[in-house]
Amino acid sequence: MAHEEMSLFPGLSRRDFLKTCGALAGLIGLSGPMAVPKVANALEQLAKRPAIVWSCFQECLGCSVNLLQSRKPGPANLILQQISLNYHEAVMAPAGSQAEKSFRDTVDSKDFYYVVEGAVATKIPEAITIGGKTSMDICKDTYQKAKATIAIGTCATYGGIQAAAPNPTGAKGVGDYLRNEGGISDAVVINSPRCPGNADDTVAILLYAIVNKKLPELDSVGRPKFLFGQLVHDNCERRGHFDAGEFVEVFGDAGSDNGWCLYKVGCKGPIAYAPCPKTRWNGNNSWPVAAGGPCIGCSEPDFWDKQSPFYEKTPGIRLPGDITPTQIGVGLGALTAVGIGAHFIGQAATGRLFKGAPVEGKEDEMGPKEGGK
Ligand code: FSX
Ligand code: SF4
Ligand code: F3S
Repeated sequence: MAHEEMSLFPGLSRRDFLKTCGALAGLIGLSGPMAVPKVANALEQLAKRPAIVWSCFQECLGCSVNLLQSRKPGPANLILQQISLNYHEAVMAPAGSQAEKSFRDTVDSKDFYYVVEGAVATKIPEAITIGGKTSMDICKDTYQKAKATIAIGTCATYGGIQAAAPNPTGAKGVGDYLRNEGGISDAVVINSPRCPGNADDTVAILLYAIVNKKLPELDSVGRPKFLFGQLVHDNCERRGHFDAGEFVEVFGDAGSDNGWCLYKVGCKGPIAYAPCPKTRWNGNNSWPVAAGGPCIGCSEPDFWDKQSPFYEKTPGIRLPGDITPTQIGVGLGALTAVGIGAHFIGQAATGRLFKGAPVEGKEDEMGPKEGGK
């Protein structure tokens, strides 16, 4: 069995296979001596490659491009060996009726995962029509037959840029559409936002389900907690500069050259929950802040309306230097001075320590609840 399943990674020695498993374990948050054997066992015991049906609705195709740039385990292995991408409107060999047949056969088997990229068009349904069916009909029918549905990218999760006011097509995220217009009030969709969606996240979610034989726990807006449980700010490599009060004041100044914190030129890292500093982009090469641009909070619902103007300071964030003398004894200044953990400081910076209102409460206001079951 083990030899047979090694064909999941053709050309890999046992040593390289285990190394790949180590990287995959890190991706899903497993650590310790049993992490690698656990991933290796799960992959070796796969009876067959998980089948994927991938829909493309209102989007820019960036999520698919990111899939093709995936480095863990690599696009060719990912698409051809590790998963069976039975239907993808942009990346598949068959076309026309053959593609339709592949779609129908897989959906009818009810043995597949459904990945959606792009928003559902609810006000002008014909804005997205594939094979004579609207995105609403395709989404609802396919969701009902899938083992699990993953919305990848901020378009599929929360509507994306095309949902910006006045949202002429009625663009909606998959979960929002299914629970409201779709009439499936308890629909559960795993949201994997960011604009574009990150292929490592999608691989991680699928792998999590395969290894743990259950779906990941979700936060109040449907994101897996194991991936989206921390603020960008908590893991940012410029965090020391934030804590030291060293800020870029305008793009191109000396602070920019020194790699200082981008908060004053609009960085939304203190309010955005995403793993960007850790999983990064394009083969783990970079991410917005490392490239010198502020985070615009693209992992958050309605970021296009609620977090613009993007290059202005986010209101309500307390800086170390802003603390008044009476707050120092209990607040951020004192905590920073004794070097308390980054997450706790993150809470202080976002106002949660001071206002007693968790950021999750803000998320509740932002959009519909996900993960209702
Ligand atoms: Fe949306 Fe994907 Fe933004 Fe694009 O395709 S999440 S527009 S960068 O990448 O759907
Ligand atoms: Fe990094 Fe932005 Fe936080 Fe500054 S504000 S530490 S640049 S995430
Ligand atoms: Fe988006 Fe901010 Fe990450 S802009 S990609 S959530 S760093």
